[in-house]
Amino acid sequence: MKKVRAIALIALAVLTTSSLAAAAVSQHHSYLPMVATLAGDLALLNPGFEGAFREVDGITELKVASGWEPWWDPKATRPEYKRADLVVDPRRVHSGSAAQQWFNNYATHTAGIYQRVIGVPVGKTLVFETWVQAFSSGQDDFTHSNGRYRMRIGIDPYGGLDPESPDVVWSNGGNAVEPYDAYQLLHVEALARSDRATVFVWGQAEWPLKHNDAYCDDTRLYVLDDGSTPSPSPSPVPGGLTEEQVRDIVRQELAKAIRAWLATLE
Ligand SMILES: [Ca+2]
Repeated sequence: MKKVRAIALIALAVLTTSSLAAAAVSQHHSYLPMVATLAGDLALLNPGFEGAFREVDGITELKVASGWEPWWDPKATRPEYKRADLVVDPRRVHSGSAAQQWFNNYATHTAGIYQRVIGVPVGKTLVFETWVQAFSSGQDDFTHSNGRYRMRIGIDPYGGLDPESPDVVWSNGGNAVEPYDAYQLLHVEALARSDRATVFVWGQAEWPLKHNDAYCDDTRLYVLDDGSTPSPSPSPVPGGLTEEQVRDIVRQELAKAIRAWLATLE
């Protein structure tokens, strides 16, 4: 029995350590997302914009998916942010049940979202990919854009939070695309310069038309592994949790069960 108890105590110590690490991650998650490194991949929090959206700073018009932060150019109008719902318009969701949307009416904007990660391997090539879509129109035909809306994605390999910083490396050499009425995949690579990095999604409405809407879904950040195929990022699971978050919950529950069983042996 002593041997069994010793094994149980070791298992509990291992589980508790990983649970504490998981708790440390969740405490910082609202402003400075932290990441787990899985087989060379960097796990963005909530890469698919699933789960509950929160009101940033208590502002109703700023509904942003957990793990992400909004940004906008204060010299132009602040757009509204909200959850693009599969049930409302399936064309605006790339996968799962939701995507992030920002928009305004009869106004222009330069705006988007960002997320900062830590634990980045300095000197390696980072890859950020995101599906983006725009709808820009003076009419209410939601299947056909006739305006002007541009999008791009970027990486700040120093982990800064300013999308206007010259440190940010943008997709297509900075040339934005116009992904009207259907999702398009954007890709950008940057050399990791520090132990943290920030990923940005950027959208710009050029004309103050009735509708200027931007959407993004299914982001991915990984380290290019010297030519080999990168392993997939953790996929979202129902309820908005990543596989890693589910594993943490299982670890905590196991630790709880072992503690309860040890108590019966006292
Ligand atoms: Ca989604």
